[in-house]
Amino acid sequence: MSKLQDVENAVVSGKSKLVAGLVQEALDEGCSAPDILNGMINAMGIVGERFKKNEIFVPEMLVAARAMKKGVDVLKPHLASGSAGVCGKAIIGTVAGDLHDIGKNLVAMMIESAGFEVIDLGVDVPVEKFIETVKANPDVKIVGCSALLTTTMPALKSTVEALNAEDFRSHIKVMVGGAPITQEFANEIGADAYTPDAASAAQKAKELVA
Ligand code: B1M
Repeated sequence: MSKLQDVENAVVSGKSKLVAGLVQEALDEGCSAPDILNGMINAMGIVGERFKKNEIFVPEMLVAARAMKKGVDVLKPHLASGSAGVCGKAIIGTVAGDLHDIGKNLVAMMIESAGFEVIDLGVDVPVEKFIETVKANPDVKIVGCSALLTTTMPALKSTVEALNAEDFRSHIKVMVGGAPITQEFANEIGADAYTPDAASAAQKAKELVA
């Protein structure tokens, strides 16, 4: 079995102690960091499908997420290459009520790699926290909001609407993303950009400040 498949299987079964070593072995064997990352993203898709079919439950999703994080830690130096800060500051967070952070962390990592200094507000971020962080950092250029649940799409909407109502809005660009988010939804709530994945988020962030 290929090393990539081993990594994917270890993430699916939540073997966090094995994943870091397997990722390193895959790198040593010449697998590219983006390929390994895509393998782990696929693995989370499999986990999600199993959860949907009631074959596994929240604890299993949690251990798979932990395992993926261990793998991403090993990949990080191979994915992030830019000099942080040359493009300015970006704030990123997962909206209120939502605890999913793997995708948000990948977006933060790729945006940092694209040359931004990233202020990561974490998960379950209330609207007020986004706003006060922009006010405390007047040089912020991008605010990125992530939402992974259909039930937190309204929180994404209210976050973007609250940002849109602020005086600083003309100086910042608002980016949104996450599995249930679409371009149509982004347009509807008044975001400047939607991107489907972390690599395109980094590319778009650079375009928005160019
Ligand atoms: Co949750 N969960 N979860 N979960 N979970 C999903 C999202 C789900 C699709 C699973 C399923 O049913 N198939 C489902 C949502 C269904 C829906 O809303 N329609 C779901 C559910 C229901 C839940 C709970 C409600 C379960 C429960 O308690 N009964 C609960 C909610 C908790 C809460 O948030 N309040 C819950 C909890 C959890 C865990 C905590 C156990 C864990 C998260 C751990 C963590 O993140 N630290 C978890 C996990 C792991 C998942 C799945 C399996 C994997 C998510 C993930 O990390 N994917 C997920 C199923 C799935 O995604 N197929 C699922 C990998 C990641 C790289 O992808 O996050 O999509 P993603 O990010 C991508 C893009 O979306 C994009 O770029 C990223 C990288 O390419 N992107 C952006 C993301 N943010 C962006 C921002 C941008 C631009 C792009 O600009 C700013």
